Amino acid sequence: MKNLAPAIFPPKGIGNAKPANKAVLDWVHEIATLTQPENVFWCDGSEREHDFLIAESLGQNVLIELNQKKVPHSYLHRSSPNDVARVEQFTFVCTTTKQEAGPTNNWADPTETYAKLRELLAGAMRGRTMFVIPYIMGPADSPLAKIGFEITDSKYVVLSLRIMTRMGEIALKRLGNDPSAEWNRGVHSLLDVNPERRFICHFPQDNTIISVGSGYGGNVLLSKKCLALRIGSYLARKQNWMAEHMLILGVESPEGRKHYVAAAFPSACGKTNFAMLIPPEHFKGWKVTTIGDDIAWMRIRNGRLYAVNPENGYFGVVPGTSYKSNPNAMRSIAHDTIYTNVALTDDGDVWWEGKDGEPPAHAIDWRGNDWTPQSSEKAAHPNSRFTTPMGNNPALDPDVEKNEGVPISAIIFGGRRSDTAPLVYQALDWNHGVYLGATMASETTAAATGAVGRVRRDPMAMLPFCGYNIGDYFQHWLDIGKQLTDPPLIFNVNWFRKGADGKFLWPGFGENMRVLKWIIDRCEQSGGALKSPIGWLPSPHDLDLAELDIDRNAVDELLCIDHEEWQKEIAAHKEFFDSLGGVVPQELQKQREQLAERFRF
Ligand code: OXD
Ligand code: MN
Repeated sequence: MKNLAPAIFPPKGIGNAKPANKAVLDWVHEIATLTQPENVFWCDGSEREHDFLIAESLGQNVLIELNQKKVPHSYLHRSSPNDVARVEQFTFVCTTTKQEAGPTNNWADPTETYAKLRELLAGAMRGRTMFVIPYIMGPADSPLAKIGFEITDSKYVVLSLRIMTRMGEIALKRLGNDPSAEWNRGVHSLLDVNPERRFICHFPQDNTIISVGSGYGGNVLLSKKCLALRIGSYLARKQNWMAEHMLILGVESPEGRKHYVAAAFPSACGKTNFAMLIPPEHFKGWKVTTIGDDIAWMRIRNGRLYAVNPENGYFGVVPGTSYKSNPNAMRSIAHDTIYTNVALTDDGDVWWEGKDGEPPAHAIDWRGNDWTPQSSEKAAHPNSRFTTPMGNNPALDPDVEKNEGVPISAIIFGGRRSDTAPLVYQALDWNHGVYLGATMASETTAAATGAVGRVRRDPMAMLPFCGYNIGDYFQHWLDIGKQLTDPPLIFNVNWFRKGADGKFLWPGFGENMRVLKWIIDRCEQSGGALKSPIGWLPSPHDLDLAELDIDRNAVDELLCIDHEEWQKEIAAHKEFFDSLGGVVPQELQKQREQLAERFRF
């Protein structure tokens, strides 16, 4: 399968949605002069354009058509085997000074980096079509919405961005003619998809992103991690709002009382599953609805935090997705979906490890090789993905397009921890909650290249996504808290605690509703809890565990605080803060001392 493909030549009326804004035209001219494409294709987001691009992508082997009866309007893309995940080691934040990027980012000098990238981009689009994609992040008329333009030489990017953002004419309209309007400049070129020439570079002070050498979504759909999180977080601090790696869901009781909750989990820890949760039978009448599955943009309104999902689609991890783990995701990806790096069955369907039913007797694996259940290789890459419009989600929240966003009652932090962290607990107040977020840790997954299963600190699940100094980011959280008269309550959850036998203690998936219910009870001041050294902890009877097949000992283990483990944990917090080289706000140092102190009595 090819990622690199020669130029395409649209018929009249397609590819000519040239904007009127002079600043955009000048920038596109500058990039075209540098990259020397065969032609420039101005995207408008129309059906006609989409149909043309799909046909060309099939013709050029950029996409494979799936069985249209089984998965209508859906296609398979295979990325280069050297290009299947985000590359944190080649991701740079090029602020003017190293200090601004802080201790958790790879920093590179902006002048030198621009020069290096210009060299790589010189003539890079020769013989190819350069696409110009206008898009909006957030509901079109929201005060939180931002405009971006992405230039790319990949049709896969154009088609994916059409799903992931509000793309085309709508963005041109919102931008208008003002040459001084704020918009993000994104340049992407596949170059020759060579890991040695793969750089994902952010220039926050110029609202600019340049990504070269990759075709993998997390590196090249510049709207997502690059704009909505890295550049977004930088802008958010300057403009007094928040850009967070959080899902947003709505929970409605049978009586019609509704709360919205935002949750930050590291990559591939089940955010999409949680955002689309279906309550178990016992919770008949309760409804969970999705605002977003990955990113929340939040601002202060009437003393509360209001959130929008800046995205328009889901870019989710496929393996493990099934009617058992996430029926709403399965229904969402049953049509109008682009799959990347899953297996292709002999009847033109898609397959992956963890899908319902028996594995196929034969398939073509994600690399394009024959595969059988006896093969030692996985059929789908562990980080294979679906790209699907949020409109496909049967549980989409009716207020997802609300310009002012939805009010957030609770913020949940969570990670993948085999030990130490109980199933759920509540922070004592906002600042303590910021401490919970700042010291979050999780076992690593396949969403980024590198070792899997190692515990790493991942503050607010933003370690790979905070576009400035993490110490200033912590301070920004503390500062936002001071402006909230009705702040969300903050919680920590861990669905992944294991027993002595190495097995998960908690069933997870839909049963997480039981934890969510306790969180909602706490928001409504009706849920019971005990004050523990780490925060408010439910006792087993505070959780609704009716009709759940779980051992009483397992519940005790899930809720226990092991003093020895926590001594190690507090030492690890100190080690982490120390490793940041003095940028951690005094308030968080104080929180750590108070935590240690609470264990002494
Ligand atoms: C993602 C990620 O793709 O966090 O959402 O890596
Ligand atoms: Mn994510």
